[in-house]
Amino acid sequence: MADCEEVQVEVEEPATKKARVQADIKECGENLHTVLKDFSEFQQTRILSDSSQRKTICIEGSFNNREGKAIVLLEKKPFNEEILKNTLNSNCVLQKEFSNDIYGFYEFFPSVKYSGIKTTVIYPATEKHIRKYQSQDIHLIEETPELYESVTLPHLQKEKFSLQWVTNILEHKSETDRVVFEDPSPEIGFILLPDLKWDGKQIEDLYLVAIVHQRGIKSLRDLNSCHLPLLKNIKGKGIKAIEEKYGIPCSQLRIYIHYQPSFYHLHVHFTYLKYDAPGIHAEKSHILSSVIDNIDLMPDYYQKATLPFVVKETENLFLEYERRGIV
Ligand code: M7G
Repeated sequence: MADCEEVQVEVEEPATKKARVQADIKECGENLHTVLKDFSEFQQTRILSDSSQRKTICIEGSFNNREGKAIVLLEKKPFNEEILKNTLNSNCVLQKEFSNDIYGFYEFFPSVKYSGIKTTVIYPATEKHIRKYQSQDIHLIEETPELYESVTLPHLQKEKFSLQWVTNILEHKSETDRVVFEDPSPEIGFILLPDLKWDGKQIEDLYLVAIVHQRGIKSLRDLNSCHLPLLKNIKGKGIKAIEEKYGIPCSQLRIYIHYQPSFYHLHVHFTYLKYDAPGIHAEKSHILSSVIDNIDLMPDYYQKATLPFVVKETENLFLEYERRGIV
């Protein structure tokens, strides 16, 4: 079967490879991702988190001849029909462990093409990235508008992740070939594209993100009636674009905003309803329809409401709340 062809993996002599990787690093200067072809230069320091349920592992380490820390996040992919069609056949290896009556236990090795592991590499990773990916105790904070003004806002003005990746998308400098839909309007426009967490290959874990063109809307807290046209536009056009491209109706989509987000530039998450995507629980997700409805009912709802959010115990924001005796 043509579909089942093995992917040819070129094998390079170790010495040649090392020289080539180091020459690449020298030539390409700072950006690791322009040269990274394998993990031969990666030195593992420790496991940050490990979830057998999600089938993910997050490793902290460094790259030879490069300053600073790196994070590698590995995630096994879900099955889908294409994989099944192309793996359950004679091109793959099936090793018997044991059998008992009608029950047989095997280890199955699909071909290279169908055994890929989704991999995210963050380099250079800041201490804030490391805390984000590290498993640790979490706490729920009931953030009143006063606490937002006096604790959260000053903290996030002092310490936040860079939004460079967002700017690159909005200015069509990165991920241009991944864009699913763009409305270029500076007031109500946005770019819809697959989230970093989705490889775009199977709808079972469909995850897209709509990033607004308008700058300066940090989070849910900032939203008021001026933003209703923007929110309604994202909902309507996002749903239409996903239905056209992936054939998923809006009744099978979960459309929501995180609070607190990791990145303080307004964006909306679109995930497949059957997929238990990370961050979909009540303590973090606000369904877009309810956000629109709340603002319709009360224009300054999100400036007046107490908004609960989850924070990790080692995050400086938690320490700030703890220092003030609030948690
Ligand atoms: P969030 O609610 O700010 O944070 O969502 P969290 O869900 O990580 O807690 C930001 C979303 O943007 C997340 O779903 C990320 O996976 C996604 N994302 C982050 N980065 C750095 C990128 C990127 O470079 N490209 C794309 N396409 N998505 C990203």
